[in-house]
Amino acid sequence: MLRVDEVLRRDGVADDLRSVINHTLIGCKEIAHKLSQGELAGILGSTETENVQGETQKKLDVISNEVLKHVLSQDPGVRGIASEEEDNTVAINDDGKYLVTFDPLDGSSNIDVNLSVGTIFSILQAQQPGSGDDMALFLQSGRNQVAAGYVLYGPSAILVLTTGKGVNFFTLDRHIGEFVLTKEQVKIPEDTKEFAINMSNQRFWEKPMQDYIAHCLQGEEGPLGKRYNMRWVASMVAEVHRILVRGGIFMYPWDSRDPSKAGKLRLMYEGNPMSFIVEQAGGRSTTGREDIMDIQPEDIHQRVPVVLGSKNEVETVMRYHLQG
Ligand code: P6P
Repeated sequence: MLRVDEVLRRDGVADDLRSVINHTLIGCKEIAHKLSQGELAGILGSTETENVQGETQKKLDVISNEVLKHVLSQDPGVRGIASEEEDNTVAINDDGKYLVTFDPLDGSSNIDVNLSVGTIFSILQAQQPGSGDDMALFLQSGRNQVAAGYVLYGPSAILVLTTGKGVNFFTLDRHIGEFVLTKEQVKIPEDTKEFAINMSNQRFWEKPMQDYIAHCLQGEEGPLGKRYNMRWVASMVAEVHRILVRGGIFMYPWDSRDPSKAGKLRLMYEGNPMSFIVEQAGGRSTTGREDIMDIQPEDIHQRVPVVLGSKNEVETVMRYHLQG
């Protein structure tokens, strides 16, 4: 079984980028271990603090963020980092080439009920000199990503990784402490009968989204002509992984609960990395109107509506939005 670094070398990934990926994965392995301890480690539950998003931080949100900051600060190739749990970007090494954005523990509301959570990361190259605490360095479209991945902490810990040459799955072999290759060149089925959305927000969606979901629920007799199934894990990493394995469509659209927000999910460390992975696997990832990776970011924590997954189903949803 090939280890992840052997696959990266085989695929011609530059030494300094391999180093950043390997450092990131050292952090993810430590997070996987802490999660596996559950109550035994006394680190479940919430802190008394909120992050810049206004969300109460779980203890493991803070711990995971510190773990990743620490391991990435050991790599001279890292210029700076941006995290869901950090108000501002953090300078690491002014001579570094790479910028790393991450959601250290996505889906953390699932931790206390022992459901799947994940780490999402995206790697960009700094395009000009400057310190990593200058947010402007990071404000590049998703098309500039040189690598993206996630680790899903489920019954097994699975790394899904792309460096622009397709998508590979790796499973953590805890006996040797390495992610080993378990599936190569993963492709998302172009069609699906399975949608994922938080239905409790239905009354807050725009009409095109309400119309699409209503037609899904009409099954074979409706205009979409097929019987759909529904899933909602409340953990984007788990939803995306299911879609990579068997197809599907995941949606977190804009809703009117807080009209000032473009959506719930964040562009730089959720939307863009997941879009890179999904497109590299033959899927599509849009706002419902435009490809997410075409967006020019204006803030490191900006939010984005997300409609991603099986290419033909995503394009059906786009048609609903383009027709208005
Ligand atoms: P809701 C987790 O908090 C997250 O950011 C995504 O991982 C997940 O898809 C979504 O929010 C769940 O949101 O509104 O269902 O709790």
